[in-house]
Amino acid sequence: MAGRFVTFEGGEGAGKSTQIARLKERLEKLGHPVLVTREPGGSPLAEEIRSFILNGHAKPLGPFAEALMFAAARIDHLDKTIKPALKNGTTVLCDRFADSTRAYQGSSGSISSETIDELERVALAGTKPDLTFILDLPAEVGLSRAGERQARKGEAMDRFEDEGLSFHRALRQAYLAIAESDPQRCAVINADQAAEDVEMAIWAALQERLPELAEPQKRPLDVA
Ligand code: Z5A
Repeated sequence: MAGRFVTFEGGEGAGKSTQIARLKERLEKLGHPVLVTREPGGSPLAEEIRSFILNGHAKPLGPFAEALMFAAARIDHLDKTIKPALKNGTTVLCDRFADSTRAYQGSSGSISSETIDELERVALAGTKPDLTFILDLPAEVGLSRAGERQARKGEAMDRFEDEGLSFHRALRQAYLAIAESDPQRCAVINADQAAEDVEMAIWAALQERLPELAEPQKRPLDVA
C-alpha cells in the first residue's frame, strides 16, 4: 500500500518540529516506517534554494518570484524524496508544504488566489497531502516562542520572522481560511497549550482521519 502523506503547517513557533518528532516516535513504535522532511528543502537542490530564500536573497524579486522559487524547490523535493518514499509504503511527515506558499506569499496581498491555485496545480502534479495539521495559536505567542528559542540557540531571525506583527496575524487568518476551504484534509489543532496536550489532540485527529496509522503496522503474513 502507498504510504500516507501528512503535513504540518502554522505560523512561527507553532511547535511543528516538536510535534513531528513526537508523532514519528508514536508511529515507529507501532511499526510504521516514517520519513521526516521539511520545506523549503528536503532534497539537496531544494536545500540550496532554501538557503537562498531564507537569507533574504529572493526578497527583492517580490512575493511572486519567491512563490516560484518555493514551487521549484517543491518539485525537486516531491521527485527526489516524497514520491519515492510514498511509493515504498513509508509515511511521510513534512514540516510545511504547499499551504505555506498560499499562506505566506498569499498574505502579501499581491498574488491572486487563482495564480496560487495554478502554481500549486503545476508544482504538485496530483500529489496532495492525505492529512494536514494546522497548528493554530495567536501570532504573539508563536513569535515569543520563536524568539526565546533563537535567544537560547544564538540564531539570527530569518527572512520571514523579520516581518511585522500584522503580517503574522494575517498569516494566522490565511491558515484558518485554508482549513475552512478544505476541511476533509485539514485538522486545526489548538497549539496554545502544553506540548503534551497538543500531542494528544494530534493523535486523536489522526485516529479519526487515518485510523490505519493508529494501529500496529500489518505485516504481509497478517494480511494473508
Ligand atoms: N515559507 C514560505 O514563505 N513559503 C513556503 O512555501 C514555505 C515556507 C514552504 C521556513 O522557516 C520559512 O519559510 C517559514 C515560512 C517560509 N517562515 N519562517 N520563518 P523554518 O523552516 O526555518 O522555520 P519554521 O517552519 O517557521 O519553524 P518555526 O516556526 O521556527 O518552529 P516550529 O517548528 O513550528 O516550532 P518548534 O521548533 O517545535 O517550537 C518553537 C519553540 O517553542 C521551541 O523552543 C519549542 O521548544 C517551543 N514549544 C514547542 N511547543 C510548545 C508548546 N506547546 N508550549 C510552549 N513551548 C513550545
